[in-house]
Amino acid sequence: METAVDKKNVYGGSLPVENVQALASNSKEIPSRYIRPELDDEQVLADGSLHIPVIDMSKLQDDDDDELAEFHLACKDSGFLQLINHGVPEKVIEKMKTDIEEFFKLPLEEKMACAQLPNSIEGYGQAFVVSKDQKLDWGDMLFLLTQPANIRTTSLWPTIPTSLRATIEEYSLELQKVTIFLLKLMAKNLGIEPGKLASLFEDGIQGIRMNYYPPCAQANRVIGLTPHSDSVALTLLVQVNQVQGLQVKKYGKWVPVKPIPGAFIINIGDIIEIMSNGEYKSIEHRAVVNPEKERLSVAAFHSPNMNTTIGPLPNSVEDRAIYKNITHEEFIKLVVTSKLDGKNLLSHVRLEP
Ligand SMILES: O=C(O)CCC(=O)C(=O)O
Repeated sequence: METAVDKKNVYGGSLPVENVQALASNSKEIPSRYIRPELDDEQVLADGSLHIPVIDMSKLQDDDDDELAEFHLACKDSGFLQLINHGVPEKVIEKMKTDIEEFFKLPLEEKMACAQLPNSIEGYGQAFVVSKDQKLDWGDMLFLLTQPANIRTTSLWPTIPTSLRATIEEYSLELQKVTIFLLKLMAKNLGIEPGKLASLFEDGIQGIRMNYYPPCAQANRVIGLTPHSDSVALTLLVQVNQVQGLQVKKYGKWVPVKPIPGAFIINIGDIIEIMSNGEYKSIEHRAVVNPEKERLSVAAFHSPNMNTTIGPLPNSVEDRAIYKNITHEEFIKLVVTSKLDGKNLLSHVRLEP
């Protein structure tokens, strides 16, 4: 019988493109494929003007009803939140940050030991490049499938720094625990049987993307990561250094996110939007580039197990389903063969009104 392990490389991958870190350090001229004329027309709100809800996980653990209600509102109205007191040891997060900084500092030849393989989304490279004339992002990434352990491609896991493999393992397990805890509460808030939702994620898929955005002298003409909503269920993000760059779309304008030290930035992904039949919404976001400093972030993406049908869960549908059912496999194929394009992926699974 074919397993998820056999299949993961047949879903498709990204076309190989130049390494941006090397491009940024070698050339003065920015190739036209990176220039984004549309940026001239986009409005960015002043820093700090958006309130991203802050949720205290220790209160949720203490069954604080007010915090549970705040959590529901944050998922429903904002789609983004910052999670404090989450219980993941600071040293686990800090080690992840320092190890990944060290990895991206390695000479290109050494990083290329983890280079993406054809027809795969895993490894060091870029993702979502599906055509030769598509505009490109000003950033490189290392993407690894981390859970369940049997889907890992360990040959692509860096061996330098020597601690990075163990660091990723520990980080991955800690974040999976937080995710399952939050999903149980989401289910409660949505009136879905808590055990039902969490069980879909017990042996769920977790992928970790480590993003590196080199500085760019013409930072306002390029984009680090194209506007997109996350195609997964739930994302837990940390910014690695002090350089800000995450922006979320609110009322048609881009709003910079100022990370709270030690917090996770959490966002609802497309799968939760579908499973909650639109009650919780994935939010479009992007990463911009700094003119002088490099920026790094680590995003941990969580999806249900491969056997899960992606569709509105019973109890989430009050009047009628607005999303259709699709196998997880079909959904992943759709994701890896589509370019990032705001929330457009959802249009493929939305039912006609
Ligand atoms: O770099 C960031 O802050 C955002 C990263 C992100 O949105 C992603 O990896 O999907």
